[in-house]
Amino acid sequence: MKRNFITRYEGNPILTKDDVPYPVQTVHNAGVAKFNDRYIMLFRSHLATGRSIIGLAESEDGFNFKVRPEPFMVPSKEPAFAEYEEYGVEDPRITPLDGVYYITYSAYSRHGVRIGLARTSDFESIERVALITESDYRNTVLFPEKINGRYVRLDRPHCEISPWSIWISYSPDLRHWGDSQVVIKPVQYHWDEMKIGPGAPPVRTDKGWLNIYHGVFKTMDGSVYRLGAALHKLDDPAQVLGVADRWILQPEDAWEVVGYVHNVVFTCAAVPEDDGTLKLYWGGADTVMCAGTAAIDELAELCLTNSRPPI
Ligand code: BMA
Repeated sequence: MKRNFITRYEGNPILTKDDVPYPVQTVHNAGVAKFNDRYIMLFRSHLATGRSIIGLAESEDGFNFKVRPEPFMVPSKEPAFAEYEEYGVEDPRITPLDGVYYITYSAYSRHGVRIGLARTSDFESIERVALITESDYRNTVLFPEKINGRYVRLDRPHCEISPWSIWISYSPDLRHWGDSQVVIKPVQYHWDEMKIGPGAPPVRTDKGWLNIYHGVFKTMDGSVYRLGAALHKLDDPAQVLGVADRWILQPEDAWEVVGYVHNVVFTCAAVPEDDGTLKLYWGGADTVMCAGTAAIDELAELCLTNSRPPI
């Protein structure tokens, strides 16, 4: 079997704190989308306080990014959101949907972590829509189209009883969510045994929705974050057609192995191209941004032919 499904960009890391014109400690876990034939990256940065904000970078080719002089998202001052974003905004995912760009992000506060939904149509201004989970949720990704008349998301609630798993929920209006069910669980004594969570917003392929997620394995020297792939049925994404048994990316480059948090590759973005390839973006060691490419077909095929049970 092929060893590498992701080809790392030779110019990695593609963005570091040295590229940011305001003081930050890190550049990581970015959402990326195509906008007017350009690529927009919304990246997370730790401030010196340890709290996070979100900056914006733009690119012609998806690899060489230039950062705007001001951050794009900082904790909101609007009363409905301020209390829940006091400790920062993290890990944005961008989903083009209904002609606008939706951003799901982690909102941190003394009440825990929950998911905020914001939207923009021009990447100049941003409007908060709603906080769409209660506390103890992270890693929420929206499907880029309605399915059977409803909005659909994958997310990862915390759980003390069972290993943290990937769930699906549905909404008529993007605010009210329900009909939740678990769709993928970690496998014991496997690369993702400790916890899993959605990574990039799902990508439509001929064979199903491609879900690139992260899986965590605990070692004597901390946790290793790797990326895996799963395929969900197009017209019923609660049905998982296959989960690749092996990981598709693990920390190997120096800036993925060593950094603010060692041994982490963590994705919030996969951008499909017209030629059947995918640009994948990931944070390296919670410190820098990296990119790579993959053949969408090969990843979908891997989920179907080298699979393990989802639950
Ligand atoms: C997760 C989140 C991510 C982070 C990862 C590795 O729990 O906090 O934002 O990239 O841990 O530290």
